[in-house]
Amino acid sequence: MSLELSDLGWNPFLEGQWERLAATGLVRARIASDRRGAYEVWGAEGTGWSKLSGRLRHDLAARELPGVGDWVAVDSAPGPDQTVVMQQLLERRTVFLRGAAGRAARAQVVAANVDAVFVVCGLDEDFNVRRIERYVARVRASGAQPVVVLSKADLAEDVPGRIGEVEASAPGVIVHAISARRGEGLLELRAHIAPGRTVALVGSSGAGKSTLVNALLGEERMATGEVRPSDGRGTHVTSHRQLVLLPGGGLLLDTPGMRELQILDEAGLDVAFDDVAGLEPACRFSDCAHGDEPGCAVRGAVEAGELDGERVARFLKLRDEARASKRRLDAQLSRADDRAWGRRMAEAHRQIRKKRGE
Ligand SMILES: Nc1nc2c(ncn2[C@@H]2O[C@H](COP(=O)(O)OP(=O)(O)OP(=O)(O)O)[C@@H](O)[C@H]2O)c(=O)[nH]1
Ligand SMILES: [Mg+2]
Ligand SMILES: [Zn+2]
Repeated sequence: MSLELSDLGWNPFLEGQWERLAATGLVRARIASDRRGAYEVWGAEGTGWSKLSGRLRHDLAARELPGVGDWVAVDSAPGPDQTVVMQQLLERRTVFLRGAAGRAARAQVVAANVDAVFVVCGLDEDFNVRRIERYVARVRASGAQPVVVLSKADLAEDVPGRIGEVEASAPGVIVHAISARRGEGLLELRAHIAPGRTVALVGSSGAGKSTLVNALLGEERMATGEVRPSDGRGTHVTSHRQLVLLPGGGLLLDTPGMRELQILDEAGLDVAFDDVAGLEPACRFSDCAHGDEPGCAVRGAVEAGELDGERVARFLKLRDEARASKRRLDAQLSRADDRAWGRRMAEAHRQIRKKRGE
């Protein structure tokens, strides 16, 4: 395989970072899949396997590990005969993170350096507007463009009604209804894909992500699986994140289904971004927004070159999102309380009227 780096998504943002690395003799490559620490990497001259250098692992201790879509500098050109070693992780332009499963609070990279994310949701029992809304919020926070793809339109009764529901819950978002089975709506999706552009697919298991990748590829390369008829849930067929190159150019990133997208809560964010959050107590004002307040330790670290400004911005954006979603949840709970209270009052009045013999 011989490819232009631009076909793999290399862009001026990355070129800007490469200027200081070009003289090191390192080789540029993009992570195409991640299997528990063994990374498949694609370079201009070929593809092969790669692993993290001990030093890079150490340097990334407080951050997310590299993920699919990331650009890295490896010690020699990837090829079939050797495992190359990642020495540097290039800064990402966009990153879709997911709260790590279990208790470990390190966030996981679902997709790095993607231009758009297809939020795939089936028009069967899988359909859930609130879930789509959460995904869209997360994609927006990642810096990529969200595109809602309502799949299995062949199974739906009221497609325009469903599209309307999604548009109302996520104003301004692009929504497409498609049927991979009938080959309907694929052309509209192709408009979001172009040489050098990367589009990730996210959504719950069984939503039809891999089926859609195959339809756009024009061949059955990805494994797909049946859903349980009782509730439309998939059986977690796709097991790892995988980049694929489309014949006409453009890259798709297929991901395993996530039933519930764990929104990183504030505490989780503080751990995942402890290099930023750890500085906050040193700000002069306890409610410092790290804007133009005097005595801001976070901005100080950015100005001193110790902290990446983009990373700070991402942290603040995600924290706003976590706070907003907590406020929404609190409001929902208090409305539910109000309703319960209203029911109790109505019952009390009924009892009083009964006693009075009304
Ligand atoms: N009727 C209908 N079924 C579809 C369509 N697209 C996908 N399916 C079916 O949905 C099931 C699940 O599809 P997959 O592509 O494996 O779903 P996935 O999102 O990749 O699931 P995971 O890999 O588990 O995350 C399969 O049985 C597909 O045939 C469609 O357009 N119409
Ligand atoms: Mg799949
Ligand atoms: Zn501050």
